[in-house]
Amino acid sequence: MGNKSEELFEQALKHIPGGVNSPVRAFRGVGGQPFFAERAQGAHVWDVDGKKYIDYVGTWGPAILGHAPKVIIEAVKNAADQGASFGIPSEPEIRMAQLVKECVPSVEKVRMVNSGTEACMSAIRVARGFTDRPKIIKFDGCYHGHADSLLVKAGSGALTCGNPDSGGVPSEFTAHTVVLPFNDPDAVEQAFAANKDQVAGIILEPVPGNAGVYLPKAGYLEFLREITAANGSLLIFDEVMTGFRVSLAGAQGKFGIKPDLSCFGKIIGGGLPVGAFGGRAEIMDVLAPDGPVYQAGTLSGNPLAMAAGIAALEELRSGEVHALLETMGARLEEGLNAAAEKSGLPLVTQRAGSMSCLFFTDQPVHNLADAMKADRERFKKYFHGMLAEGVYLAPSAFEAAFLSAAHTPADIDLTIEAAEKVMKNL
Ligand code: KE4
Repeated sequence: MGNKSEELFEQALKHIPGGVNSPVRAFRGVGGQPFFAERAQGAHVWDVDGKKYIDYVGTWGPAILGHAPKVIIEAVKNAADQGASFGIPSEPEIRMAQLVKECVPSVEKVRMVNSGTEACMSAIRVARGFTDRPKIIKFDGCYHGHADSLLVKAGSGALTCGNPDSGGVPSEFTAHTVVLPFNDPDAVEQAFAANKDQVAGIILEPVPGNAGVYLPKAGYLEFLREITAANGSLLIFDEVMTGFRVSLAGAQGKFGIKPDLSCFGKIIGGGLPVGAFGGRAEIMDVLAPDGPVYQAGTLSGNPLAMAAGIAALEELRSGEVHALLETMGARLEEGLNAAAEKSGLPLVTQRAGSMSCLFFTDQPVHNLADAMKADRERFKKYFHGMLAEGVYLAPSAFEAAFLSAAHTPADIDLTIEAAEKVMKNL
């Protein structure tokens, strides 16, 4: 790591727990110390020591158009001239809601919040309030933010840092959370039988991206749609990562499933703090001020965040971004597989459009247990080797890589060349 990053990290450790404002950034999953970002533009980030990286983290998903696209920066600057925050209804909030509804037809009403965590936490409260039932089913390795009742066998940073069942959460707070393996219909059927008329809903990442990436087996999402409807439970798609990413209508659009509620974040903020949850109007109408389920937020619908999100969604709606991302994603995947082949390395790559991951294993990965069998020591070496070559990947084997519309074929080719060089020494 460069000298300035080392100095800054030393300072940060004095003032911020672990020196970071979110655990996964601390490089604990790969060893070493994080670099400090100086600036980001397009497909690249520069560290404080002037080193340039091709960025596949994309601030963990929001930067689908690349970093600091002109349309977003201009929109935020113009909005800032009108004021940073009102805490009063404003027209951009209507526009944002309309855009979400136009892109995701299952959403009839939507409420803005400030993070994916808030979106998932609130959606679960709405599901419990609407059904008057206590139990929620989630899947191990899926991450839905850090609300107490969801920090059970959670993925992402919780898994990376070895605390998928977090400290500080009394067992009573997770007593109504049923955790099952993903892609296992029998386990879901048994859970419904064991919790008759108790299950408010199932929440899942329709394409889990917080334990690496794994895909729903054929018919699995349809099965979840049917069994929740048959039991009077709600199907909640956590599309914080997949929303507006794997298609304009997220995973529900890609797989043709209509959930009852959906959670969003990341991309809809255009890089600013935004989350949202929405779905059938009759369900969303349980929310205060009309209904008995309380949920609130000082900065929800913040005008700067709305301006950034509106600019991002309007850009995504207007162009062929998703078709381009599919082409680029396939090119990168093919190149990485070829690189592994040349080095005789066991490699499984898994991808949904522009979100993907690689597992150093020769077995398919359908759930967390499979993901845990992959060679994490080899991933650590790969991560640092690629970093040295100027390619920044997520500093954890339990994350996804994200392509943006700003990545060029040259960036992909440079990445593949770097991978060929690094894989030779793994
Ligand atoms: P936030 O509260 O971090 O905005 O969103 C939580 C969340 C909810 N649902 C899904 C599917 C998510 O992926 C996330 C957050 N993703 C992680 C990265 N995989 C955020 C990065 C971090 O925690 O620093």
